[in-house]
Amino acid sequence: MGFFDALKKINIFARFGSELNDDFYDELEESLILADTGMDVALELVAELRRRVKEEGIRKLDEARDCMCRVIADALSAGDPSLNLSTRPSVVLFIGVNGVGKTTTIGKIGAQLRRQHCKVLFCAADTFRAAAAEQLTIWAGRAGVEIVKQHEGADPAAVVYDALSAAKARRADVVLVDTAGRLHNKQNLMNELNKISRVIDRELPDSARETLLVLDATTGQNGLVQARQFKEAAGITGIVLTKLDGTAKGGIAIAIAKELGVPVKYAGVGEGVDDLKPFDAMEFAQALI
Ligand SMILES: Nc1nc2c(ncn2[C@@H]2O[C@H](COP(=O)(O)OP(=O)(O)OP(=O)(O)O)[C@@H](O)[C@H]2O)c(=O)[nH]1
Ligand SMILES: [Mg+2]
Repeated sequence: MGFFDALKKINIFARFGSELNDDFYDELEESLILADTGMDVALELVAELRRRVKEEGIRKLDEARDCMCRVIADALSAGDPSLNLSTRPSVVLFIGVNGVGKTTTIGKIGAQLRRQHCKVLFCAADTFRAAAAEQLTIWAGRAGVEIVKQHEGADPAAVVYDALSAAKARRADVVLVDTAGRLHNKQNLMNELNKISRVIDRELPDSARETLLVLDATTGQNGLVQARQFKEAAGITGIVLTKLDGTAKGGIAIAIAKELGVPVKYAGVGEGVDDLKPFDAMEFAQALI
């Protein structure tokens, strides 16, 4: 079983006869839109396929299929998909609206890094609900890593400050910072992320740093709206696309990479500790098509 087997596939290549005619391209366009790429991206992808088919003299449907995979993989390659963890400590900040899977993703990545013998520290900077720190504590236990937390309602930037001090003192390799997805209002949330950013700038000015926006793939085009808002407020370095199991159609990954120019770095396909993988653009394209 492949990692992206749960993805809803675009099966036009299986359905169509052998001819690469206008009907074929029209139907392909429609399938892409139905797979959540959005209209503009669907048009661009099909135009690029037509261009390459002509340039490469492609006649057969299976060759066109391979070509489409390459077109999609290229559209998804918006930069380095690996995590930059080159300094000790490095900091990875997880942001995104509530319920997208931030805390769960931190648990999964923490467990992976732990297995690679990294010294990992979780930082519970979602102080909005008491349950948030409790949930992260459970994941810390599961992953076998330490956690820095404070009481409910504490200043999230102060928790980050504590975690960074602890990371320096204990010579941790990576600090994974959980943040709130919901506050009293959106401006509050963006201000808070800003404040957290400034604390990291001040305490670890030369450290490797990632800001990962976590998006729920099942929310489709709505994910793009969130991505725009967070990008403006926090300067994203990568996307984690969760819930690619279930009803997600996946095309949203292409729209996000294209519009934001930010690589998808991880894909989540379930609630378990092993249900997360570094994102492989070609594997994803092949699963989709
Ligand atoms: N099916 C599936 N469920 C997931 C995935 N990632 C997270 N979940 C589930 O989504 C729900 C919300 O996940 P959380 O990690 O609590 O989300 P969050 O972003 O931390 O939410 P807030 O703390 O409320 O902002 C949980 O029930 C998770 O188990 C995934 O890749 N696939
Ligand atoms: Mg959470």
